[in-house]
Amino acid sequence: MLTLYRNARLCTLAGKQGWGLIDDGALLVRGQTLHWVGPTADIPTDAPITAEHDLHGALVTPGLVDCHTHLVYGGQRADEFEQRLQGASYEDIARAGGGIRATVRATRAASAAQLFADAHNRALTLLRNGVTTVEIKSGYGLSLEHEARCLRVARQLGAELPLTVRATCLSAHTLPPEFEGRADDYIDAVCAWLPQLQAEGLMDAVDAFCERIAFTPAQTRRVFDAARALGLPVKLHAEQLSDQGGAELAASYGALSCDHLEYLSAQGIAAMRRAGSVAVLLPGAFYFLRETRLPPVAALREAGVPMALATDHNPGSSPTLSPLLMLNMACTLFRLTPEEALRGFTVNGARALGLHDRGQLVAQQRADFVAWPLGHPNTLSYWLGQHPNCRVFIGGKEV
Ligand code: DI6
Ligand code: FE
Repeated sequence: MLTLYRNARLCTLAGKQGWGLIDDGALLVRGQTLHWVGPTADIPTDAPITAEHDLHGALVTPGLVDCHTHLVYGGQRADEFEQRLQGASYEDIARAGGGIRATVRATRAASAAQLFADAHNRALTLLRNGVTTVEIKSGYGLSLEHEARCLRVARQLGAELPLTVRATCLSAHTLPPEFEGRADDYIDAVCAWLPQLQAEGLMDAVDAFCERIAFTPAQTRRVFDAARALGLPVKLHAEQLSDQGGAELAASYGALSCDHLEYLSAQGIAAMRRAGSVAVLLPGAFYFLRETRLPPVAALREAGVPMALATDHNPGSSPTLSPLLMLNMACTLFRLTPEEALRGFTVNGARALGLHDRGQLVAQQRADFVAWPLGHPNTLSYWLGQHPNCRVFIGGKEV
């Protein structure tokens, strides 16, 4: 039982570099998997094809993987955006009780149904923009009850929507007000929640925010020890606003990824390379916070550290749901090539989630792909924030 998709311009991203273009290409899908990918002229003649679809010359790429989002939250923070435009810094606002804490208040006050409805809309928007796998972090609940509620919303989205959802526990995002002055006690609490969240099957990975306005390397280490005891992989919000040595710390735990990385040092890069950690670059947050310090892209490239890209969707530092805008910003702001940007939002995004079954159009990978009304894959990072009008296929089915 094979389904043939023909008349496509394939951008397979096969191998380690190059677009992997096949001008007159076809895909054979068996169940949820790509069975064969190649030029139309080479379609195996003995294949038992039971259905056939014409893609009318569309450009077909692997489905997009948004490997870093904070999709579940209440409220929004447009007022803080205005304050920052008038000169207040992101850190000033956080220290005054705004920032992440403002969203924690709004998230705790929202009903579970409202949290789900809002996150569902956001996930659907990502899907319509070509995303077939999304990671969703907690981190706006900051109590066992509210963190569990947000992670359950992520699990429910995965159950109700066709896209793959990976849930990450980011309880160590910032200090909640009830623990003011007692950061170590809060970290004790987080370490005690993890086994309970794990018992309910609510997490695929554990993340933390290692920063002056969040948690120290020593506190991050304790969260990672608790994750490791449960066999969970770790990731880290590292070196976003200052160099805390977070990337080296995360790499010493074999982190799947280190994310943001504007202040990443040469030692951090070397440690990530040795550990095989992915560098997740987040141009939306860089842009929205009007950062000037660039992540060390040339050095990461030189070291061969895989670079991924994501929306970092959240209400404080990256209120965007446009993966294509992120591709553009990665090129204009961070100087990635259009090909590096697309690899960042596909195969390297998948690696940042520990997923090796997607991100390239090659046989045996998942049949997650997107048909774009475009001629060449470099146009994906060219049109600036335009709605892509794409057709999305997940597990071999159009959604
Ligand atoms: N860094 C970020 O950019 C987001 N979280 C983090 O640790 C921002 C979260 C927020 O401002 O609400
Ligand atoms: Fe983030």
